[in-house]
Amino acid sequence: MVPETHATGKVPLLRHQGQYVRESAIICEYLDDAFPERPIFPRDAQARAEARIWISFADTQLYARTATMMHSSDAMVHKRIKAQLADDLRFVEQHAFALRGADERFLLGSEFSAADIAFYPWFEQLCVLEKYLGFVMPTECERLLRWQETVAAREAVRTCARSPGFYLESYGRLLAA
Ligand SMILES: N[C@@H](CCC(=O)N[C@@H](CS)C(=O)NCC(=O)O)C(=O)O
Repeated sequence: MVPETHATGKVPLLRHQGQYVRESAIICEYLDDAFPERPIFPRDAQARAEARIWISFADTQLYARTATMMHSSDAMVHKRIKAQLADDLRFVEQHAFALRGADERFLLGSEFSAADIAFYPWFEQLCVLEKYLGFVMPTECERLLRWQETVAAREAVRTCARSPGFYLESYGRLLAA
C-alpha cells in the first residue's frame, strides 16, 4: 500500500527498504546516495552541476511541455508545443553533443549519468508523439539520435524497456478516453 504522503498518483515511485521516494530527479539523487558503489552522478562538482541542469531541463521543458500537449485537444496548443519541443531537442544537440568529441556519446561526455537517465524515457515514448500528434524529430539532431540508440542498447535499459507497440496501445486508449 502506497502511503498517503506519496499518494500523488504519479509514477515513477521507488520503494526501497520499506520507504517510498517519488519524483524522478529525486529518485536519481536517492539512488546515487543509497548505492555509492554504483554512482550515476559524476564526482566533479562542475559536472554534477551540469548533470542537474540537464535534469532540470528535461523536467521543466521536455516532460512538462509534453504533458501539457497530451492533456490538450487544442490543435493550436499542439502546434505550438511541437515547435517548442523541436527547439528543445535542437538545444540539447547544440549545447551538449555539438560541444563533445565524436567518441563522447553521452550527455555529459564519455560517462553515462543521471542526465542520460532523465532524458531517455521521453525518447523511448517518442513513437507516441510521432504517430498520434505528428511530431517530427528535427533532422539536425543526428547525435541525439545516435545517443538514443546507444542508451537503448544498454543492458539495464533493455531489461525494463517497453516496445513501441506497448506505448502506442496504452496512449491510444488514454487519448481516446
Ligand atoms: N515530475 C514528476 C512527474 C511525474 C508524472 O507526471 N508522471 C506521469 C507519467 S510520466 C503520471 O504518473 N501521470 C499520471 C497522472 O498525472 O495522473 C517526475 O518526474 O516524477
